[in-house]
Amino acid sequence: MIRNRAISFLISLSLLTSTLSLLSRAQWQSASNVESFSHNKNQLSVQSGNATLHVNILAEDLIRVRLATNGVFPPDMSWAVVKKEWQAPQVNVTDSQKEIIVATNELSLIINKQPLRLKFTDKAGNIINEDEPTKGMSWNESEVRVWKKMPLDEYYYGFGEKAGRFNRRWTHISMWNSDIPAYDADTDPIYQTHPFFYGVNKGKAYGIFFDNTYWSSFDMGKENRSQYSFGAEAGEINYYFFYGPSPKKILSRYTELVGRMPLPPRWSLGYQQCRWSYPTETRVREIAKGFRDRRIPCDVIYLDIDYMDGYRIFTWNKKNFPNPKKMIDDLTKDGFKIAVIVDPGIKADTTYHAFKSGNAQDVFVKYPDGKPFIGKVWPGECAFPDFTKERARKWWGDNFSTLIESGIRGWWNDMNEPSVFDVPTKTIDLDVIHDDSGLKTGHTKNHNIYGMQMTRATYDGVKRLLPAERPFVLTRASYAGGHRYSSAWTGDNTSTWRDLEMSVPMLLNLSISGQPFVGADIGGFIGYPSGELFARWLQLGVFTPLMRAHSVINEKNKEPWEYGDEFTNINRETINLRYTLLPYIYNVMYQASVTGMPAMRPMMFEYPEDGNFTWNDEQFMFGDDLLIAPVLTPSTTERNVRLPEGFWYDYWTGQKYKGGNDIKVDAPLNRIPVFVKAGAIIPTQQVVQSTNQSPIDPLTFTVYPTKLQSTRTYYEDDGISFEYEKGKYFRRTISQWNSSQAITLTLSKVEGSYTPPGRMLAV
Ligand code: MIG
Repeated sequence: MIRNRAISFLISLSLLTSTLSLLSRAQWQSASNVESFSHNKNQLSVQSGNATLHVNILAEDLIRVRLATNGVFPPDMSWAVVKKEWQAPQVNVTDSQKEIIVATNELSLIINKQPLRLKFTDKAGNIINEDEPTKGMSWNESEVRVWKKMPLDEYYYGFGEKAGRFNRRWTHISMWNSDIPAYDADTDPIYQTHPFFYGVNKGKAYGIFFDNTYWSSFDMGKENRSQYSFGAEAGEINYYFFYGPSPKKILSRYTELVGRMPLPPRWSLGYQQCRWSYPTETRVREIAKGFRDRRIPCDVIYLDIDYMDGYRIFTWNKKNFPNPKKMIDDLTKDGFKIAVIVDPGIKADTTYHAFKSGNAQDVFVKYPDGKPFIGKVWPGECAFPDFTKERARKWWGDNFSTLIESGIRGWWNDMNEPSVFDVPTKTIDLDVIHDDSGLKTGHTKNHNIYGMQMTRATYDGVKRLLPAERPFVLTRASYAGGHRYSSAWTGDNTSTWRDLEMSVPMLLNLSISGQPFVGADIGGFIGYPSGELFARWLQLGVFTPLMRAHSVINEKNKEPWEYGDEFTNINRETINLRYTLLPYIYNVMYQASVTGMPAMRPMMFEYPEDGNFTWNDEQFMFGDDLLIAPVLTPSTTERNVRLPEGFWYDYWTGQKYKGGNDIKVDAPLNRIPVFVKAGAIIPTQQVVQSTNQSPIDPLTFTVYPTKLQSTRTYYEDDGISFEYEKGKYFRRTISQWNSSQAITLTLSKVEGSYTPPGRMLAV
C-alpha cells in the first residue's frame, strides 16, 4: 500500500510541480472527543476514541506531542534525538469540563476536550499556535497529518536545504531525499530532510520538529490560505513544540535535543578546490603547484570518482595514481590535505574485497525474501550497505584504513540519498528491508536517514582509526541531526547568477535548521561561469563556512586563475581575505559547536523584532559581528544594504554608519560589502598559504568602538585534535571601555591549558 502510494507520488513529482490535494485523497478522520486522561510527573496520557495522545513536558519551553491513532505506540526511537532524559520542569495541570491546561513557567498547552485539539499559549495567555478546529490531528490509514491555523502575519523559515526563497509562507514543501542535478527554485524535494521549522509572528517565534522519517510534506498555506499542515505517508504524529520567543532560544533548545556540530579541524575552514575530476597524480600536483606558484592560498584538493579502480570504493586506479602515499606525503608537506569522494554503492564483483567482506558480514540491504538488492550506479551493478545496522557501519568505517594510511584526510559522501540509476523511483526499491536498529523495516522508513547514517559510519570509523584528529566529512544527503557527523553542500547547482542568488537563502535556512557547516559549489557545478560570476561567487564563499569550488566533468577549467590576470588578482585577494579572517571564522565555528548558533544567520534570525527583515535574504550576519551584503547580480558596482539599529562600520573604509536605515554602498568588482557591528573586537591574522603555516603572526585585534563598553571572547586550540575536550584550549575575554578621552582594553585571565605558539599581538 505504502509502496504504491510512494511510487505514484514520486512519479507525479517528476511530472508536475503542483501540489497534491491532501483532503480529496480519501477518508481522513480527526481526533474525536477526550474521554479520559492520566497524569504522571511530566507526562500526560489522553484517551480519545481509539487514539492515545502522549504529551511530554521536557523543559519550560519544550513540549513533545505524540499520537498513536490506534492506541498502540511503536517503539520510541529516533535517529535525530540525542537527549532523551530531561529534568522535568515544574508542571501544573488543571482539568475542567472544557479543557485540560498543562502549564510551565513559560508555556501553556491547552487541550480542548470536545473535540481533542491543541493550543499553545505564552504565560500571559497569548495564543502562540493552535490546531485548525475542524481537522487538528488527523489520519487516513497509515497517513498522518496535523493541521494548524495560519495567522495572517505569521512567516515560516527553516526546513533545512530547500531551493527557492528564504520565507516559506505560501509554499508547499516535501521531504524525500532526492538526487536532482540542476535543481531550480521550484524543485522540491532535493537532497536533505530537516522536518524542522520556525513560525515567526511580529518578532515572536515558536518551532516545530516533526520527527518522522517517512516521506513527509509541509503545506505552509499553499492549499488553503488560512491553514498550514504537516504530515507523513506513515509513521507517527510525533512533534516537538518549542517556544522562544527568540529564534535563537529555539535553535539552542533544538540543538540540545538533536546535538551540535563537533568542532571541525581548522584546515577544513581553509579554501578547498574540487572538480570532477583531477584524474591523475600529474594533474593533482599541477593544481597544487598552481596555487603555490601564484600565491593563492589553499588547504584542500579533492579527488572525485576517477581516483578509484573502476569506481570501486576504497581502491586506487594504479595507473593514474601509481603511488598515492608518496603523492599525498609530498602534498601534505606543501600544506595540502587530500579529500576523496566515497559513494555507498559497492560494485557487485566477487573479486572485489569490499563486496566479499560485505557479503561475508551480511551488511547489504535485501528484499523480504532474502535476495540482495542490486542497483546500478557509477561502478555498474552494486549492493548497498545497510547503514542502519551497527555491524554494517562498523564494517564501512573499518574499510577506510588503507585510504587513511595513504594520507587521505577528507571524506566526501556523495550519492547517499541514495541515488540509484536504474530503478524507477531512482533509489533503493521501497520494499527492501533495513535493519533499522533491529526493527527490520522497509526502505520507506529508512530512505531519509540513509545518507545521515552513512556519514555517521564514516565519521565514527575515521575517528576510531585516527583518534588524534577531528574527522572532516562532507555530505550531500542528510536528516535532522546529521550535523553531528558531517558538513553539507547543496549538491549540483548551475553556473548562473540565479543559483548564486538562491544559494544564500538555501544556506541560511539550512544553517538555522541545526547545520552550521555549509556551502554551495562556488562557481556553480554545471555550466561555465563568467570571470565576473566566479569572482562574485568566491567573494560570497569567504562567508560560507565551507568554501569549496567545484566543477562538473567535461567543462573548461574553473580554478581561480582561469579567468585572466585581472580576475586572478581579484580572486587571490578574495581568498586572502578568507585567510586573514580565519581566527574570527574559527571562533564563529567554535561558538556554533558550543551553542548551536550557526555562522550564517538570516537577518530575521538575528534581529527578529526588526520588521524589515521578514523577507530579506540578500544580506546576512556571519557570526555575531559581521554583516555580509554579497553582490548577486551582474554588472553591479553598488547595492542597497539595510542596517539594523545601532552603529556599524564599513569593514573596508572604516566609515561609521547609524543603523535603522537603508544605505547604498560601493561594491566594486574586487570587493564584497561587509559591515562590522559597533562593539566588535575582530581577530585577524596575516595571509598564509595554508592553515598549517604557523605561527599566525601577528594576531591582530581590531576594536570597533561602541558607547560605553563591550566584551568578546577569543578562543584558540591546536586546531586538529580532541585535546580541547580535556581542557587544552586558550580562552580569554577582551573588553573595551570607552570614555571621551580613550578606549581602554582589559583582558580576562586565560582559561584552559593550551599555550598558543609565540607571536606578536597587535591592536
Ligand atoms: O552522478 O562524482 O553532486 O559533486 O562531482 C554524479 C561525480 C555524481 C554528484 C555530485 C558531484 C560529483 C559527481 N556526483
